[in-house]
Amino acid sequence: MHVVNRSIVALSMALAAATGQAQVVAQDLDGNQVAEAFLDQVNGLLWTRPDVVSDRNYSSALSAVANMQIEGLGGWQLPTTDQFEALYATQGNNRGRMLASPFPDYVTWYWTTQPLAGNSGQNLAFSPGNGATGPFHRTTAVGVWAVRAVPEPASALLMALGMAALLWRRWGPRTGS
Ligand SMILES: [Ca+2]
Repeated sequence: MHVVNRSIVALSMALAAATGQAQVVAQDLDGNQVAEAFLDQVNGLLWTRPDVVSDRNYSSALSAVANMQIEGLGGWQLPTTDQFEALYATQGNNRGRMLASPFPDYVTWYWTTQPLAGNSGQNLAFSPGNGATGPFHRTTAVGVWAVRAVPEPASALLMALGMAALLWRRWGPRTGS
């Protein structure tokens, strides 16, 4: 069942890329009519909705995310600062405020896995409202937004599609001459 669902991720990535649709696409992979995963097609990352669990301290956020099943998938993690910045770039912004759609609206700060340099008691959080990062004590309750790589079978299928396109360009019928 999951194999089929993961193929849907790859196909929707390919279709959306081909048709020039939005770069982040809501995904309903388990067929319950609710799209709870969001595919960043530019960076090949699958995101949950913002505030996927309530605000919590860092260690509690880590374990909550690690134990989640969203759209039939595990393997969720707190994002790195790079992953948040990549999403911010994909989404675009309005006067610094990251566009929310197709995500539900977000709040202020979200945990990243990046420790504050020289201070093991604090981690950086990301603010989609202005693209900034700032340190928070790990004991503070901060927003939780999770990410994971696109499932492997989808990546394999995408690579296959890419190879097919390459071969078609090289060996397929030519126009002109
Ligand atoms: Ca669903």
